[in-house]
Amino acid sequence: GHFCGGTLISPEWVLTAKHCLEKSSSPSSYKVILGAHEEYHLGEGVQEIDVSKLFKEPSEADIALLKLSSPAIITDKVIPACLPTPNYVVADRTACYITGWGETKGTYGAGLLKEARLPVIENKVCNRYEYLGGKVSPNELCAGHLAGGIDSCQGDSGGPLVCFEKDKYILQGVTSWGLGCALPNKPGVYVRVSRFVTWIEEIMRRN
Ligand code: 4AZ
Repeated sequence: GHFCGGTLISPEWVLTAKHCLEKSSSPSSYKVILGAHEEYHLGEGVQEIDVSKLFKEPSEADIALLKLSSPAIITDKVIPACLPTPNYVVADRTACYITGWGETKGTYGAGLLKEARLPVIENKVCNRYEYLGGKVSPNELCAGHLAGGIDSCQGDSGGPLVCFEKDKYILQGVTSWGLGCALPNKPGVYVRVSRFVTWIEEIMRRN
């Protein structure tokens, strides 16, 4: 069954969270589902593809790459996301979007792919004592509503945080962790993809 999200970044590569790969170190334990909307009814145009290799980022970062055993077919429903410029810093209050089949805590839409719009909260603010109190590294970014109520949650991990810049959506975050879900003053934390673009491109080039 579904337990984490991921983002297609090229026909053969999916970016996800490293903590999503704790259950097994064997690629054959995992399968990637592309182009689905309903979690329990994979409709037309869905592609189910085996994983041939796992690549975990070698430092502390909660990010990993999956190499697919065969390339995804690019369609209107299965489209790779754009990577950011290396070390790009998303500005405070930029509107970004998360998606996933994660825990809904009794709100509408369990089993349907949900999307939420969240503002980025710059690290200096997010690390204030009353928010995440210094737990957020420069390799991460925060997004959320300080009032609470809208957030990623368990099962959304590994999935995308995309932000519109100029004329397209760019994958700026990988859903990683939080202190609970949707609590006031506890924004969600995302791996800052721009810090790992050189690692990502190097792995893809060499494999
Ligand atoms: C999780 O357990 C999880 N609100 C992911 C994201 C967040 C909390 C928990 C962020 O996978």
